[in-house]
Amino acid sequence: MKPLAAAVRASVVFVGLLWSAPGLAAPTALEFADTRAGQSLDGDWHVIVDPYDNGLLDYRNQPRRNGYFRDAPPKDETDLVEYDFARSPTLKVPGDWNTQRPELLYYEGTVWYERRFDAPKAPATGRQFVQFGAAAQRATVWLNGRQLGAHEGGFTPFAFEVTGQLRPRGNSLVVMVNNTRRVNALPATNTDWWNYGGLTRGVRLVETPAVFIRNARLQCAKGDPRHLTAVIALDGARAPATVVVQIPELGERVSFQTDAAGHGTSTFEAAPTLWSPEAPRLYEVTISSGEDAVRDRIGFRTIEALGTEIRLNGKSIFLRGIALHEEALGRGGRATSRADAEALLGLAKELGCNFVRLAHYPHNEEMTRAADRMGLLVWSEIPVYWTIAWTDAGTLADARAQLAEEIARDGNRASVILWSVGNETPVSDARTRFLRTLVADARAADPTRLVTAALEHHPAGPDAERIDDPLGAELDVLGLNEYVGWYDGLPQKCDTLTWSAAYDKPIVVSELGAGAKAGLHGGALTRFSEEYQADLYRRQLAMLRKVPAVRGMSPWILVDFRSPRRPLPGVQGGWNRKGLVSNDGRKKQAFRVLRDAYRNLGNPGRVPKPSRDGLR
Ligand code: GCB
Repeated sequence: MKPLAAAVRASVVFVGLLWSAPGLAAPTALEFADTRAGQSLDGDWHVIVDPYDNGLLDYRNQPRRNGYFRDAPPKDETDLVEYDFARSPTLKVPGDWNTQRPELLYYEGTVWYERRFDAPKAPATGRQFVQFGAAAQRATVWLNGRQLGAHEGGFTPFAFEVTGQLRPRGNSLVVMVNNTRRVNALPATNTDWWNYGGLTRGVRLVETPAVFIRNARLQCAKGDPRHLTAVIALDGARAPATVVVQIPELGERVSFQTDAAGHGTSTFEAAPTLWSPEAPRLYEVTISSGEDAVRDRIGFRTIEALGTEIRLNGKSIFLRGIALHEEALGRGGRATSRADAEALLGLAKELGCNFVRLAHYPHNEEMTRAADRMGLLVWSEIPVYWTIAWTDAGTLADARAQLAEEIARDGNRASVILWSVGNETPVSDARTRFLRTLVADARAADPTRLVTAALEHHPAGPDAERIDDPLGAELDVLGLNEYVGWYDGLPQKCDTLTWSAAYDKPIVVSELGAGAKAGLHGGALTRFSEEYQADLYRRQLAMLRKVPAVRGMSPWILVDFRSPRRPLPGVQGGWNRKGLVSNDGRKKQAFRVLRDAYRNLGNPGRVPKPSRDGLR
């Protein structure tokens, strides 16, 4: 299979000279990169901050022959070289640049990253790749002065093949990373989060055999917990090959043939203990073919939408959720490690959640892996946010590629149940066409999960709101962002408002909330006080209990997060304060309101009741 991501990537027209690279291979992505032989290239990288793209362009704005990507000392006195990575400062990889150096907090532009490494000889028939966990927002990569290719989109993995191009000693890997906001990028110019730039996730040199397992998906067949389906794609195959899937704890050993292009599918009987938030059982799985073998820890479960119900393993559930950004608790900046993920998701568990919305872009893989282990269902999304260039073919290709890369990466995560294709996108024909394409892609790439989007709502009379977005017809689950009581009236408005939907489908309230500064106290109508936020949560819970189709919620948001849209001095100071927890870890009153409601859940199919003593 030519993975969808690569196929779509090949058609992405990167805007502007910097990213156009005729004749270069489209980036690809490898699953299982972390478990393969190779070496980590994480650590200190030399950097040059280059707001004018001087390392690439000369004074006529033409590409320089002699740019920073050459990473070579002057040949002789006639060769003027005005940079030197070896004497330049360093930044840690993985990590955003904004929170590593105060002068880069607001920086938007190019930073050149450089790292030297030795490459022990790979087996004669083997192949080698450089894999990036993510580069925010776009990257062009050179190895030993030769351009490997470029990648657009700041949150998904990509790789370039470097077989035959490595030297035993002193390889130079140079990456031009750029986070300039653009109208036709995803996200576009206007968001409500920090524009973190850099090599925000790990980098790895990966070795594979000549024919290797590029994708291997193993999960319950749709709605059928007694059968598992394995979908395999080999890379480099020229003839049918045998694939063996083993799950030792289940005594399973299944073998089947791929076609000549390396594609193979097999459905077989199995009786796994099903994964659930209460018992997040994971199995060791080994998949091998020829010289290649990969390992994963996989949970098995089914997920379906039936009428207005969401059914996990055949049983109706209520998603007790919370939304979060990928920002490290306490430290700020991008969350990068397993410990960062466990700290954030640990708070969600403490809140009584069985569900998290990972907003507004694919979070790093530690998050979904931690969710698998900790028993949290996941809503995963791509940064199709607010208003983007709906009619731009390059933007659509970029969105399709980011979605495909996200699905390829997390296809084996039992925790992930929902792919979301957009957030609060104002209705128009062009927008609905764009999103329909993404819905169709998500279904084709992964028929086993549910597809959603965070929709807006519209007035339907006095005291009545309705979900009637035409995109709703295409979705399995209607996400609903509503800010009744914050942007939309005062909290009392919840007491009388009624809701309806044009579709007989489950509703997940993907956002609701109010700003509150931890430690700021006042009356229930004092904006930004903890009391206002807590009162709003109580009234929202009471309102949503009256809407039978509401089958889940992920209020906005677990932790305060950095946002340049939030300048209010003394209260926001560059932070969105809708967190239930402050960025330095203090729990606000509303945390307890929601926790008590989630813990007191009587009927698992309904919105929980706000408890009277939620202020404890
Ligand atoms: C929204 C957005 C979210 C914002 C939030 C807010 O509707 O989806 O990204 O941060 O509102 O706080 O206004």
